[in-house]
Amino acid sequence: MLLFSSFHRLWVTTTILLLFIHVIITVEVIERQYYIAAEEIEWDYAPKNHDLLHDLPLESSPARFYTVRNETRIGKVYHKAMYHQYHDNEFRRRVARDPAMGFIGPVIRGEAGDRLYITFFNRAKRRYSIHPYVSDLATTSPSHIVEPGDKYTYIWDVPVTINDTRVWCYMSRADPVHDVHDGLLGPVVIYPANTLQRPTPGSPERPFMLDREIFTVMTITDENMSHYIRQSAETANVPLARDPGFFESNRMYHINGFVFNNNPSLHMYYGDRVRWYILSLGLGDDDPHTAHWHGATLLQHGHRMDVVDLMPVSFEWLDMMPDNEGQWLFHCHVTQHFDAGMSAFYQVEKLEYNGAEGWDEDEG
Ligand SMILES: *[C@@H]1O[C@H](CO)[C@@H](O)[C@H](O)[C@H]1NC(C)=O
Ligand SMILES: *[C@@H]1O[C@H](CO)[C@@H](O)[C@H](O)[C@H]1NC(C)=O
Ligand SMILES: *[C@@H]1O[C@H](CO)[C@@H](O)[C@H](O)[C@H]1NC(C)=O
Ligand SMILES: [Cu+2]
Repeated sequence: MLLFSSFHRLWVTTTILLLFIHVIITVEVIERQYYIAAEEIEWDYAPKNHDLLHDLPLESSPARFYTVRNETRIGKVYHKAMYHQYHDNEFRRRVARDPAMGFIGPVIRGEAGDRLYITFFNRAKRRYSIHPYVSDLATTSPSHIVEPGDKYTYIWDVPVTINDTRVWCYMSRADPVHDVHDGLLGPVVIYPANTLQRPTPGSPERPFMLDREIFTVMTITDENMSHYIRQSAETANVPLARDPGFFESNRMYHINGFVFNNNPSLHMYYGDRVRWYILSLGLGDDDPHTAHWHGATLLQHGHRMDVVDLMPVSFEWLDMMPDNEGQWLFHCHVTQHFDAGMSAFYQVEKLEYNGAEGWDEDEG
């Protein structure tokens, strides 16, 4: 009797222990931590000082209207705010960023089942926040607004059921619409579980099945709707005018913050597995865009395309395997937007191996 009872007790204890271990294993949540600050910047929409679409100086090209400063026009440099990523909670060491992303914030990546901690440090002089827009993420206090100089950690939970790639934008929503015109937006991408890897220890995480990811935001930023318009006008020594020409000259038809092909190279290699994320916010009524690639076709949900319609608030991705060497146009096909500078270059480089790389067996 005594024997049975102690055996029974052991059995119950073991079962409970096993159940407990099982629960720990199955509910284990992967945590990813991001440190992101909002900072005020001066942004130049045409840093190459040249209309590279028409190969003309800005002053004598159609870009003049949007990019050249004079007594009544602000030109191409505006005060803005943008998100910067840091290595840790001290917010001293910035994470290296791809210059081709322009003023678009860092890519926030996660996997199905993750818990993302987004520590936000508001270094700007206005109240701002970080909020994932139309997403499947469960967030705690999504509308929490951070005062200038304060920090706050948002928690975003990714559903375990996500089994494909999903992309959205995050943005500041302390003063929705205006905050985005200020420049506070960035992409968030969720992958199926076990997709992200570090190719070498300490390098940024990336999805194992891709060679390259390209992020482009195609949108109209109305600098007249930015909180910094007064400051931008003061710096340019231009009066805040009330005429339609002034308003239009402050509407920037850009891709990642660059107009008239002033973007740093969107670079890829021939035969790479490239995933291209195309995002559009479109906060105005003139904001449906048609993304169009020259020199390549892409696969979107199994369909081969070279044009994608982006209705306002569209977040899409396509897969591309570049098979045309050279420099190609990526632009909005809406004529008025293209004419206003919504155009960029991407480069496809072909690597030629000649045996001198030291990989051949006989070279030892
Ligand atoms: C400033 O530039 C605009 C647009 O290019 C032009 O219409 C306007 O006449 C210019 N103003 C002056 C004072 O040169
Ligand atoms: C992904 O999940 C959906 C429903 O949640 C399901 O219908 C689909 O078959 C799944 N796809 C894969 C590849 O597992
Ligand atoms: C531009 O901004 C000013 C000041 O914020 C506002 O009064 C005006 O209505 C805006 N104009 C347009 C066309 O948005
Ligand atoms: Cu467009």
